[in-house]
Amino acid sequence: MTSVMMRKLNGLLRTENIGKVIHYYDEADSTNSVLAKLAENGASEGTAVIADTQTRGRGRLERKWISPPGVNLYISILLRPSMPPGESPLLTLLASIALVETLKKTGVEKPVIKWPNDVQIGGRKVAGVLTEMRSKGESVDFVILGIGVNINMTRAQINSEMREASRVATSVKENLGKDIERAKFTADMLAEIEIWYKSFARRGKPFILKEWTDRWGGQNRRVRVHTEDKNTYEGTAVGIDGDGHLLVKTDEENTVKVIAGDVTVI
Ligand code: BT5
Repeated sequence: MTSVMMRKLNGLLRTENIGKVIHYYDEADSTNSVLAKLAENGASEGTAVIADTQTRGRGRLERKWISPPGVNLYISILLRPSMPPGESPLLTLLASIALVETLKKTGVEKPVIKWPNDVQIGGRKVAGVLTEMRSKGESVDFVILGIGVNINMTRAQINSEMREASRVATSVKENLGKDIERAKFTADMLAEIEIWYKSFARRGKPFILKEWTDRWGGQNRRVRVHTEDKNTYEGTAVGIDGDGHLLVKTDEENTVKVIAGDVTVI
């Protein structure tokens, strides 16, 4: 996103709250880290940080998010929901739903969610969500929704930038065969986030869980679970529980709750 695009984005934005204040950087270490500092200093809900490139873009579990300049979207959005800290994973689900809807609106035919935080096209990752939460006593102080979307990266660029991840990554451009206006995509995505955030406040957790499941690509699929302590096991993905944890039925017919880790459909 360049400063010209930021002006375009300001013109396109129709949200009440989400993205009403946007801090733009040509380069940041990580938009999540920049926004965390603003949040600690009292920034209001809906404040966002966008960078054209990140030098230390982060995934989950200390992984790296590849963030070349000029092509993609790297954005963090500040939320201050009144909810218990344990429910904050629901906001990752909400962001994934909003991403699927934005991709559909952009013309992508079958974007699906991969538990817990990826959005894929044709089995390849086009976007990832990194939700970070700070609590204050029994309640949430703030949540940062960090979203990275590969918008205009070409296949050649994906191959050269991503090495081993390149086989499982894609971009909107690779899928649609044309350049996508980043400002428009961002405006549409912020609008979707606002819509789903309001629906969540009004209709609650069961609504989000159902809408997420409808867009999830793993229901009843055979999966391999890679746990955080580097074990693996297989089973059938049956759904998510009320806290957003994945439920996998193993071959011994036990239902296991996956709290962190990675799950691949096999
Ligand atoms: C994620 O982590 O998918 C969360 C990514 C969140 C990135 C945004 S960008 C704005 C904000 N600021 C930040 O610093 N972060 C957020 P995870 O599920 O752990 O996936 C990380 C893995 O995806 C890596 O280990 C690679 O295998 C792969 N990967 C890295 N960069 C990628 C990219 N650009 N596109 C697709 N896959 C990528």
